[in-house]
Amino acid sequence: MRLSRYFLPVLKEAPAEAEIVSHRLMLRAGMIQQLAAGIYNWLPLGFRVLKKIEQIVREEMDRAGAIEILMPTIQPADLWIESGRYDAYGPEMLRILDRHERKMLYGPTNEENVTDIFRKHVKSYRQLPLNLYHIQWKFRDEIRPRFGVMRGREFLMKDAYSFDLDAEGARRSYDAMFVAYLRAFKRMGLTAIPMRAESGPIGGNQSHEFQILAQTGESRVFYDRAFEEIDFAAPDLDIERLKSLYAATDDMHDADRCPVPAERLRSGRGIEVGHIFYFGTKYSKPMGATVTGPDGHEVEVEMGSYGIGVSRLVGAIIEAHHDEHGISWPRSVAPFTVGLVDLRPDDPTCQATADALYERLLAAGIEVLYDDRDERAGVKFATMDLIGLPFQVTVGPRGVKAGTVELKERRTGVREELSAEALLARLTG
Ligand code: P5A
Repeated sequence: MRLSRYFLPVLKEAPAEAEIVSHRLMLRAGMIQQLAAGIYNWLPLGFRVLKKIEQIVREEMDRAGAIEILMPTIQPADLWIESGRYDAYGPEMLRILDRHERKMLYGPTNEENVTDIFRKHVKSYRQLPLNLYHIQWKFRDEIRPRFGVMRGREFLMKDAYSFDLDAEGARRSYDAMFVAYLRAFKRMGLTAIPMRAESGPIGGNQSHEFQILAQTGESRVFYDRAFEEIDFAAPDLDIERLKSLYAATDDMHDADRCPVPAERLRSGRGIEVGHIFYFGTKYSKPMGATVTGPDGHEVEVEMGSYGIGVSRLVGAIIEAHHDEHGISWPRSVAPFTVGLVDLRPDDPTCQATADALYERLLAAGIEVLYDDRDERAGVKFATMDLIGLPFQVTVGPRGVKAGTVELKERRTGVREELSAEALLARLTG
């Protein structure tokens, strides 16, 4: 993408209302723009990151055996009256009347909706286990939307729903999601600690929140320092051990009853990027979601639901990956891999060299944002540092003579001069 033809409305100053660094940087880097309280436009750069995160989540869900569907944003109230949650959900639910005065709502979550799909099509235990997920916008009329996309009113969630014949099967489904979550977050450059949690309005008797540590986190968290030594990228994670290690959010933590000795207890602030629930027959019972079991009897299915805050993750990743100059994206979620800077677009050889390198990088399948604008070098470098692409490649008159370009790694700031061939080998290797 040529920056001269792109839409990247960067801001010099962060708007005063942005309280935390990720919100400030997302506004300054032209990733989002507020439309109403807690409701955002996703501009091109932000949208690319959102799609990258979505794709990692999708791949890990698919790998864990879940199947993607798409449920609508608008739901009929009837389903929620049936489950008993319509009144209980309270003012966070955006309630709508259609032209026939039928009660509708903008979905804050989809347990009822998916249970309705299930009960219409699944009749036998032989069709189990089943896990259906979608990645869809939600609306919750949060009393205090804040921190940009971290606590929005409209936000993108991945929500998966598992159906099993019995509690043992439901536990296996829960554990499969548990592992998929740790893998997905790790791929995004995050270490998320699973913590015992309250199940709140979703309900149920087992629940874990996945919290990443960040000073700007909304909740105070407590955890066994043993978590600091765990390799979440290991191929065989020991879930039983992870579940047995102590980690809890403020509302669950009781200093007097904490099983972890004081010298092993760590405390910090956390951002909740995922939340999983096992709630048994809470929805299948009132909504009549049953299957015929092996003995011919009708059984209410055991369910769980599993959420990831896809749009919140954009902010959470920035909280974990930035410095005083701007964002520093992990390669897996970066909007582009390389920022190519032509130092002298007014110099025909320089421009021809940069153009040719741009084409070569694209041909090699590398995502490049090419700053071909007629701007001062300082402005170009500051923009690149702000938007945080993992690699910056600079083409200048000196290098053109010597047959080299400069490669700077955004994260470390390390620079080196190398030939175009060596650069391509490095970026594709
Ligand atoms: C699980 C999937 C649920 O809704 N039902 C379907 C269950 N869980 S949850 O914890 O309420 O939400 C799941 C994740 O969504 C993100 N999230 C938000 N992100 C941005 N703004 C919000 N207002 C918001 N509310 C929830 C969180 O990451 C949460 O873990």
